[in-house]
Amino acid sequence: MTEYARKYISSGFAGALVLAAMQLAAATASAGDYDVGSIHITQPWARATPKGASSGAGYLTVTNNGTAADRLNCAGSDAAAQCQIHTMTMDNGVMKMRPVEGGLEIKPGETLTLRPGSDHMMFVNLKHPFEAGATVEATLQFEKAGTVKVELPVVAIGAAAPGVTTGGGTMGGAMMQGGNMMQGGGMMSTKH
Ligand SMILES: [Cu+2]
Repeated sequence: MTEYARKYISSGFAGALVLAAMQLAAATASAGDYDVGSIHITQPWARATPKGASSGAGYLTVTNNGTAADRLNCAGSDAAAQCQIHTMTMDNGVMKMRPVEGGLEIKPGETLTLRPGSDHMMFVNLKHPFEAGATVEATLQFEKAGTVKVELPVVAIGAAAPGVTTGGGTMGGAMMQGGNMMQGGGMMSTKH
């Protein structure tokens, strides 16, 4: 350490700066972060489900810090019979969701945000409704990085989702409640 640096750090001002930086770092590594292999997961959340809904949706942001592509699947959940990763595609001008075959690819260095109206986790055949304030557990399975259990805090229907600026997307609400969705090549109807 140089004489200059030693003097600088010994001053009260620098000490306060260092403390502030440490607090900032602690705040950034929030409870909703997960790491498995080269995969980093932030801000998992699920949307509350209306009464009688048989399916629910979950979201998160996933970053691949590795040098090879990986694939995200959902292995299971404590809240549903099945957990899948869905993607949205246009079919004759209509947005439809379908399970991603073989998992959602995350290229090296890429960050994907699963969010309403886009890729999402789909909880099929719910064991109970998702209630705001509760937490849903899911086991994510990465082809290369392995499995990691994540907790998704449930956010109220219509509430601004954490980190999502487009509050209007209601993939987990209106669209699914509207009727049927394509699933594995066949139609699956959602109960009302
Ligand atoms: Cu879906």
